[in-house]
Amino acid sequence: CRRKMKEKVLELLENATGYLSGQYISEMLNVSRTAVWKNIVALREDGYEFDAVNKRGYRLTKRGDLFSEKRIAHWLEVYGANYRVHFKETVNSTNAWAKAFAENGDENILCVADEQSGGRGRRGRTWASKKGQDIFMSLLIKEKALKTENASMLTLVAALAVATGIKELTGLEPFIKWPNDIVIQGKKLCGILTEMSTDVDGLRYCVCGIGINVNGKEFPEEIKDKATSLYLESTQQIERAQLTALIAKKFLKYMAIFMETQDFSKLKKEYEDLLVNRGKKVKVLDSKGEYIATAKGIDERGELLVCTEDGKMKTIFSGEVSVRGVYGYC
Ligand code: BT5
Repeated sequence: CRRKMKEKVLELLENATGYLSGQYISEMLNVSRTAVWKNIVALREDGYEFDAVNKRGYRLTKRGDLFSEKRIAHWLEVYGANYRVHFKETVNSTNAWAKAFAENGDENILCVADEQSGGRGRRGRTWASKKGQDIFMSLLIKEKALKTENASMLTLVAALAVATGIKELTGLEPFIKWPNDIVIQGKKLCGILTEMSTDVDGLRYCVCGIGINVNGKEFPEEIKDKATSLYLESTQQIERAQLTALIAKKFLKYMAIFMETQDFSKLKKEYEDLLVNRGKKVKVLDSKGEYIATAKGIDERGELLVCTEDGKMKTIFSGEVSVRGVYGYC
């Protein structure tokens, strides 16, 4: 409820050309002047700045980070991306939430939360999901033509969307750590978790979940050495609603290209230019042990190509192995 009123106050001030008086805002929104003032204070906490001048009122001078369904819908419209967005302040996991929509027969769903109480990584790992600073978003994909055996490549499609979206909005240069991380300066900024549901007829739907560290300044002890946020890398506060919408839009773009061939033949070059380990030595851990190899790129199936120390080319399928830098995480 409070978020709704903040949105309305913000909308008036964003659309104003000059100052708006407290009196005018209170009349427009049919609330008391004290309520207007309280919402201005709350917006300041979200990072918005206002010039407040006696007898003239308020003028917005710096954008902040109000994260809400309406703000995301606004940016989706700006970017021309067709999704039905759902937002919650707290949810267990946006992936689980998006699956519930899928089971309900819904399409074009984008689920976003301000906090997750049970954020998930791969293979039972957890995703640190603190309130009020990061993006937790899940895209529901129902593509009738998509074959089950090609669905795991959606993680790579999402990685392209995240890396290029961040670059466009912030000017930072993130890289992809195959298959599901986005990294900056050797630290993890984002993780992607793709899940699918199949039946005897094949693929029913996929959910691509994306967690991005945006405005946070610190991390839990166990990940503080390998995690980073956009704020820590750029010292600028990012409007999460805008970044969420831009990434969702980029996902549609790359998804359309991917669906032309259902492989990475048309996206391989762009992906490889963003691949953090390309040309570098990596440590590959598979079920039989570990070995050192040089990452070469990806093949059309989105598998990682490495050259072992005795000169043999190997293809690595994402399900079974973990790839690390020789001297650290990347
Ligand atoms: C991932 O798993 O990286 C996939 C993470 C997907 C999270 C999104 S949020 C929206 C959607 N809803 C969900 O419930 N999940 C998705 P994995 O490759 O297994 O990496 C997990 C590991 O990353 C953990 O074991 C930690 O070491 C580390 N980690 C956890 N939280 C982190 C964070 N916030 N930033 C950086 N690293 C983190």
